[in-house]
Amino acid sequence: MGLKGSKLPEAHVLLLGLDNAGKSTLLYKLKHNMCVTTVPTIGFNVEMLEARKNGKNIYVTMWDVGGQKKMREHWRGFHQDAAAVVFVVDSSDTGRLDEARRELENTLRSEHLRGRPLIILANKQDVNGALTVTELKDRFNLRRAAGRDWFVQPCSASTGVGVEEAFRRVVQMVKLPADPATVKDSIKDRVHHMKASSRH
Ligand code: G3D
Ligand code: MG
Repeated sequence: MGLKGSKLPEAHVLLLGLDNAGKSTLLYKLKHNMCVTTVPTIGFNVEMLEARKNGKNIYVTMWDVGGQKKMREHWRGFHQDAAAVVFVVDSSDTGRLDEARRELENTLRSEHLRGRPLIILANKQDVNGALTVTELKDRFNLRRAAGRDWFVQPCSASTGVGVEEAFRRVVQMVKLPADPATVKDSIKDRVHHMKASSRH
């Protein structure tokens, strides 16, 4: 079940990437373009977006639990339910590219994420000298993403260029649970749970 008792299928999407990559800006942009529901920020950002997939309405919940150390213990749970991974890269920060690549490799090693589609956002394309998609693919050596669908989308979270395309790509690539009831926690339950445990 989704918010307000809705029974639309929900796809949980993990929004990952180094700090300063542009995750929050991206969520903010998506929210103002097409969000239906906002859950107040409680140590992390989450947005629930409505979309159409295979002729049906679905909810895509984008989770940005980022650098919140307190939340790390919850990552396993997040991984289990994730329908896709969106990894945001600051394409203009070539000095941290290796760090971003290592972070991505670590994430993809999670057995819970096996086979989950990966969308890499080559963000900050508006900055002069930002790496192109081709350059980023070379630097990231994406053969390691083998065993899953993956795609690299150029965008600028600040100007909004490429952001809707990125979201459409996510919707296209997410794998919905065969039975929506198999998604254990609705967004509401999950938020309550995290809210409770972040008080400890
Ligand atoms: P994070 O949530 O991944 O940590 P943020 O990253 O969304 O907080 O963004 C970090 C900084 O990068 C912010 O700058 C933000 O405005 C900027 N940024 C995000 N996306 C883009 C983009 O596409 N282009 C440019 N030029 N900047 C971007 P500040 O200065 O506010 O810290
Ligand atoms: Mg942030």
